[in-house]
Formats: sequence, structure tokens, C-alpha cells
Amino acid sequence: MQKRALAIHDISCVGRCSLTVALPILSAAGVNTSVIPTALLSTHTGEFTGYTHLDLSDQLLPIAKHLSTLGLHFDAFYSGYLASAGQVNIILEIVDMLCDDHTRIFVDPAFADHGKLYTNMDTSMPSQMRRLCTRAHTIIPNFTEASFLLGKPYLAGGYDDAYVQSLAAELALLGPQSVVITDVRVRDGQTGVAVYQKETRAFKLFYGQKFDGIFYGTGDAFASFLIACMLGGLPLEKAARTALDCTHEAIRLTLEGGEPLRYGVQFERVLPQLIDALK
Ligand code: PXL
Repeated sequence: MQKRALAIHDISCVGRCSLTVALPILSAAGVNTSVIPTALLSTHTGEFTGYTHLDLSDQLLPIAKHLSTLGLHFDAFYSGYLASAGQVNIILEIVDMLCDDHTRIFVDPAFADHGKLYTNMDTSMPSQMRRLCTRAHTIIPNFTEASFLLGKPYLAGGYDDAYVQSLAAELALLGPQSVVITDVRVRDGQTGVAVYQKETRAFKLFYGQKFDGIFYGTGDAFASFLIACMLGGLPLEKAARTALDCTHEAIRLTLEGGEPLRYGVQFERVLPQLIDALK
């Protein structure tokens, strides 16, 4: 049976991130994807100025209430960038309204990167997002978000596998069964993805080549590849490895093609690789 997902992120009209990344990736994997947009922006908030930002908070519950009358089962709930910290309460209500016992809840906290909150991000977002993480089965923070969710300082380097494992285990204590942390820097020249499963305490780090630069939307691409793979039946660790490979290939192709980095990465060119991995 075809899987159905509900993706709750902003729409940034230009600069691949959020829904313009999640929707095509999940669709390519054969997932029927419904959306609830949290905000409408002309571009994402990194490396652009003068962008528009419409907070869609007043639309979220009316949309969810209508959808709840349709009797749909969602196999996955997947939230990302929120317009404001106040939206967390609304998203929690939507979880109650639209998720059932068989909905797998994925939360990508999407509020910070490289040791800093995103531009114009509410400073109460880390503590509010932490509340949403308690409801998730799987959370997919980057290393900055993992640190901020726990009220810890961001370390740019000089930490080891054991430190990453302790962060993941502490995040799992908030509620989620599994924690996937991206942008982990424990090896020179490489970037890592940490996968922690609470039940077995299994912890694994996967590595890929580290590219220099800021790659907007790659957290969204990684989380979307991961969820696409899991809905396609891959176990968590295999899904994380595949998502890392697909994201890295998208970055490599973007650098090779010379497109300005603020427009995001060329994930479209990697969709055949994702489809192959799911065969
Ligand atoms: O990819 C994260 C993201 C999503 N949405 C918006 C953003 C960002 C990162 O900057 O600005 C609007």
C-alpha cells in the first residue's frame, strides 16, 4: 500500500529548503505527501535580504480541523521550520488531531546551524521545540540544534564520539525512540551523522567527505531522504547511510555545477539514486 505523509514546514519560494525539498523527495520515493505550510517566504532567511515572511499560524488549525474530517491515516508526520515559537502549541494540537497510534512522528527542529539561531529566529524556539521533540518517535537535529535543545553550548570541534553519544542519549530521554544528529565533527575532513536507538542503546556514526561552505536546506534534504527511506522499508541505520550519501552527492553536484550556494543544493539530480536505493 502506498504510504501517506504529512509534511509541516514553511514554503520558501526560492532557495531550495523546507517544503520545496520535502515534497519532491518524498514523492520521488512514492510517498503520497500532504502538506500544511507554516509560513510563506519569498526566500529562506540565510544569505538573502529583503525577503517577505507571512506567518500562517491562523491557518494551521482550520486546515488541520478540516483534514481531520477526511478520516485519513498518515503513516508519517514530519515537521520542520516553524514561523514562530508560538506555533509549537499549534503543532502539538495538530499531532493530537491528525496522528494515530500507527503514525510515526518525525521532528526536524530546524531552528539553528553552525552554532547560531537562524536569522530572525525566536530566542525561545529551542525551549519550545524541545516540547515538540518530546512527542516525536524520531528527531533529526543538526549538532547545533542538538546542543541548544539541551541548553548546552555549541562546540565547533574538539569533542569525541562519546560526547556525541551522550548528547543523543540525553535527547532520547526527552521522549524519542531514536535520535539522528547531523553535522557531527569528530574526524578531520569528514562530517558525520550519529544514529542512536534508545531501546537497544545502539549508537553508530556514519561519515562522509566534509565540503567547505554553508549549504542551505541540506538538513531538510537529509531528513527528507531519511524519512523517504524509512517509509520505503529501510531500517534506521541503512536509511541514515543512504540519506547521507544522497545529500553529499547533491552537494558535490552543486559545487561542480557552480550554482550559487544560497539557492540550495541540486537534490533533484540525486532522486534517481534515492529511487535505486529503494528498489
Ligand atoms: O533549511 C532550514 C530553513 C527552512 N526555512 C527557512 C529558513 C531555513 C534556514 O535558513 O530560513 C525559511
